[in-house]
Formats: sequence, C-alpha cells, structure tokens
Amino acid sequence: MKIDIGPVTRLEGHLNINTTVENNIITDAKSMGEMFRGFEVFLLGRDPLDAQQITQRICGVCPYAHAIASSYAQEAAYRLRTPANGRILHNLIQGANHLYDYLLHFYQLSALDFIDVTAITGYAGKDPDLTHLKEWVNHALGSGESHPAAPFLPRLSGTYVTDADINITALKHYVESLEIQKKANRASAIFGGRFPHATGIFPGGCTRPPDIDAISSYQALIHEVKHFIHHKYLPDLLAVAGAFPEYWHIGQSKGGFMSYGLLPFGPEPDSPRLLSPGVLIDGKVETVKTGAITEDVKFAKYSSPSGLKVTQGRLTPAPHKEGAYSWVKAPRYGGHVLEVGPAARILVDYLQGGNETVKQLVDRFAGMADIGPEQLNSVLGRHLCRAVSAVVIADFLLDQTEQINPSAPFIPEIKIPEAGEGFGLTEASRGALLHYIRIRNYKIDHYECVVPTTWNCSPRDDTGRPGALESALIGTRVEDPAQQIEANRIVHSFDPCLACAVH
Ligand code: NFE
Repeated sequence: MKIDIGPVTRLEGHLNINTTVENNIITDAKSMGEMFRGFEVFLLGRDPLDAQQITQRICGVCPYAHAIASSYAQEAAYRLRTPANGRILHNLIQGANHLYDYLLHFYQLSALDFIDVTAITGYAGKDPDLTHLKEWVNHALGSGESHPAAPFLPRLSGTYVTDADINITALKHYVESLEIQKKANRASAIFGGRFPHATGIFPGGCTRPPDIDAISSYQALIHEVKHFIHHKYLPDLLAVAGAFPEYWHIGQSKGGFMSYGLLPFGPEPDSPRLLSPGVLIDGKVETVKTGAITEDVKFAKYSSPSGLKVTQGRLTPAPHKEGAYSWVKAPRYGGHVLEVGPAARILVDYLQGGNETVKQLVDRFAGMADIGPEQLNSVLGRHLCRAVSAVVIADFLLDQTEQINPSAPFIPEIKIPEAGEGFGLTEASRGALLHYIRIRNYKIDHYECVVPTTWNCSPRDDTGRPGALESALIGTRVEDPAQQIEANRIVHSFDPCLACAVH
C-alpha cells in the first residue's frame, strides 16, 4: 500500500514523504520537496556585498550559516585578509546559532515523538508553566475536539516513555528551553545586530566592535546556555535513549558522509577547525573536493541539464516535468549518496581523531549505550551528535571570547574586484553548506548554494539511487502503516528544512 505521511509537521517547510508499505515494512520512500524559491536566480546582477544579506533570507532557522558561507566565498573572491577578530566574531555569531538550533530541534521538534505529553495529567506540583500545560491537556483530553491542543495533541499512535519522572522533567525543560534559546539568539545578536537576519555580518568580520561590555554580555549568556546543555539537554536526551535503545539501529542511511568542518581556529582560509572536515566513503575519510560535487535533476522539477558541477549550476523550473517528484535537486559526490549533518560532522571528526573532547564524549556515550561509533548513523545517533556538538561548541565559544583583542581591527577594508570567484564551506546545524560566487563587472555573475537538506532530502539521482533520508526509511518496520511513527522519528532525526533545501 502507498501512503503519504506528509505534510510532516515539526520541521521547517513543506515536506511530503510518499511511502510504500508491504507487510509492515517500508519498501519504498520518496522525499518530496513541495515548493520553489529561486534565490540563485534573483541574486544575479546584484552587488556582491548584498549576498550575505540576501542569502540569510533563505531561512529563519540557520540564517547565520548562510551569511558565514557567503562571507567565506566573498573573502576568497576578494582575496581579503581577514583580521583575527573578524573571524572570531563570525564564530561567536554562528556558534551561538548552533546552540539555539540544537535545543529547538530536540525539545520543540523531536522530544514529543518520545515523551508522553499526557503524563502531565498526573502532575501535582506548583510550577506555573506545567500547571498551565496540565489544564490545557486535561481540557483537550476531555473535550473530544478533533484538534484539541496543538501543538501537543493529537499525536501519532505508538509507544511513548512510560516513566513519569522522565516525562515531567522533559516537559518542564521543553518550556524552559524556549528561554534558553532566546539567550543564545541574544548572544548572536550582540555582534550580528539582530535575530534572525543579522545586518552586522560582512566578509572578513562584523560591523560591531568587540568591546569589553559586548564580550562580557556574550560570555554571561553562553554560560547560561552551557549550563542548560550539561544539566538538562544531555540528561533528557540520555533518558530518551535509555527508553528507546532500538533507535540506535533504526534509520540508517545507506551511503557515505560529509562534513565541511565547523568553526575555524584562525582567520586564514585553510585554518584548522574545531570539527575537522572530510568525506567518509567506504570507511575511509578523504579531503573534500568541491569539484566532485554535482547535482542531478532527473527526478527534480527542473528542465536545466542534469549532473552539472557547482560552478556551472543552472535552475530552470519545470513544474510539470514528467517523472519529477520534488523541487529538491539531488547532489552527489563523485556519484556517491552522502548524508550530511550532526552524525556526519561527528563521525568524520571522530575517525580522524580531530577533537579530543569529541572522542571522549562519543566513547563514553557509546559505551553507556553499548553501541559502536557506526551506530551514530541512526535516529538516536543523530540526536546524540547534536548534543556532543553543543558541548564542544559552547566551550569553544567561551574560549574564543578570551582570544579577542578589543583594540585590534575587527573588519577589513573591502574592495570588490571587477572579476573573481570563491567557494565558502561551513557547517550549518543541519550539515554541509556550500556557497559559490562568481563576479563579473563588479556584479554577481553566478551564485550557487548546495545546502544540507538538499543532500539529505534529495530525490533519486539520475541512476535511480535514493537520497540519504529515502535510504534511511526504506527497510524500516512500522507497527501502524497508516501513522508510521517510526518513519516520523527518522525524518525528524534529520531535522529537514525545506526552505533551505529548495532555496
Ligand atoms: Ni533552513 Fe539550513 C541549516 C542550511 S538546512 S535550516 O542548518 O543551510 O538545509
């Protein structure tokens, strides 16, 4: 039987998943991006310095990653010498956005796939947020309305956490995390100017001077976020993992992995990063080569040629193209299907021995769960890798604030050349993000974005191979084919953003 489990909720944008289920096994899955945007088209002919502003509008969740990728690309195209402070400010803005994003994803987008919100009916304490939630859910359960208490109910049928303490604690943190997310965003806004679309980010630096007041405000906010990560987010995640150990083995993608590396230590373009870059194919990590990236469109709604490299990318919409089922293109690396995102980021770093803390955390948690590092390719693995990333990023950001020299330059003088080109590679929360800019006559002549959710939620490529999410769904056993809570948990573990994917 064929079943659409979309539009899938608790993610950004319009994603449908068409599944074929036989004998309770998903035998086929199609990931369908259901909207078109066209940023690469309307950037053409504009002033190059508009790019890090305009591309932030691709998304309200990961705008800073787009600004940073664009800034890196422009730095390369302008041959800018970035001051040390400029790179640190980029890191402070982008890193705080990752912390916000991991908390948002775990609590608001994923936790209630596992945590039993109806456990609140047994709550006898005095916390005002939880009392309010209890009244709401009680009313919903008694009312018989069909949409009684969105976003909490109705929900998919399935098994949820049965331990009352775990449920109530996670629900309390669900509410608390909203305040903490605000603090992470406020930290970014100190230097970026505002959330979500920062006006302060420029190639090579920021417009806001890093004076002592700004630095200490930033530190105070990140300390609070860090405390929440260690004392609430990690324990809640481990409690969910303890209740659903089978999800270390569910939702495995069937290709390789790629990370561009996150948060450079220094201002130079080839500076080592907090999390190291690499492509992991057949158990071996290799250096990323941008020339190996192509985008297929046989099953995407474009009439422009298929299999083009980034520097040649084209975008001609063809909404009625026969056989096409998504507005998302199918990026491939030397023909390989790749997963990007938290598991890719941590696996690629772990296997290279890049970051000692990452290694310790992965070994510790894998030991507790009795799994090997390869099980990071799973629903729980993706969740755990976000938490591991959050721990190392928070420490890195606090360390970076100590490296600022308030009296040194924080933005370079920018002179746009008549012609030039550059790649910008970074890790958005959802994975490997690439921007490419080409300049002619001082204007944008070509602009390409190859975006995390484009990789993960890609449709079939020209040879018919499924994308990473499609491959992770195929073979999954579902208790209730009409609802497929298992498939929803897999989709959520990738944290798709369709606004980004189609850009
Ligand atoms: Ni719209 Fe984004 C991130 C980017 S995902 S959220 O993270 O780039 O494709």
